[in-house]
Amino acid sequence: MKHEPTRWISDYERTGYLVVEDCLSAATLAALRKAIEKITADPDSLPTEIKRHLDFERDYVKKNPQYNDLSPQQVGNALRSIRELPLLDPVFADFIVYPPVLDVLQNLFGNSEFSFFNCKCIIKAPLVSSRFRWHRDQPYVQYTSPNLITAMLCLDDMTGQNGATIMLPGTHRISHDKDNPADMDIQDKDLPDGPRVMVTCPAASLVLFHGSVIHGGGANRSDKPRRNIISIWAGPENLPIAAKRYACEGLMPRSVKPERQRQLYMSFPHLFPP
Ligand SMILES: O=C(O)CCC(=O)C(=O)O
Repeated sequence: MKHEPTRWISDYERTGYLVVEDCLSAATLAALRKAIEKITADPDSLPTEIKRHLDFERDYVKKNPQYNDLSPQQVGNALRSIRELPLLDPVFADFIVYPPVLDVLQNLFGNSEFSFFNCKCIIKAPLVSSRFRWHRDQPYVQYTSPNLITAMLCLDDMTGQNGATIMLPGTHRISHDKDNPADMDIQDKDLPDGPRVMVTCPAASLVLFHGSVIHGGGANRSDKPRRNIISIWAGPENLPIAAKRYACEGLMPRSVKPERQRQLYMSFPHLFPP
């Protein structure tokens, strides 16, 4: 990864998002793909304790037929997302402290005291995925402040054919209520004027965006999966207000506070030996 903090900050502040290529080593990319493929290979056969974290495309299409031209039967056993990754394989838990991702986050937050919210994999399954509604991430997160960054690690190239994410640059600056449920599904007619930018980038890229940026994306009609590992991070003193907590929520891997560092070392003793 090229270390370009000035470019990172200026792109992010201007547009609300940033693309950093070459963020993953080949070995980490291979390990993450392998762990995801263990789950996607035959999801119906997995034990209940794993299945409860899986969202099937067929269930989504049943409830939201407007986002897919196919029927629930036609999408088969394709997965749409895998939630709570840190619970499912140690490779995902360890990824919370992956230094290149933390370097970019620390620059964008301008501070070491940012914290982990949650981590999932979004899958656009080959040939059958739904398209993604226009939305902001913020209302899903339920924190005291809008200072949130979504960090999306691309396990595959993002292309026009496989449903690359589409951003509406600058929409983080439009005044809005941070917890407006209408921002979870914004209709085309309600989108602000302005360009729509399709984020095409190679596998191993990191795409980061502000919790207020409006984004969406097309379906995957290519013959290969398009998968992103998505973690959400909260800025300094930005605190949860919902009753529910996610796996590893609240860890602060770059904190300079001794108790936070102790929490981190004790959470990942194999990565931080005494
Ligand atoms: O994977 C993508 O293209 C974006 C996913 C997304 O918008 C989300 O998880 O909120």
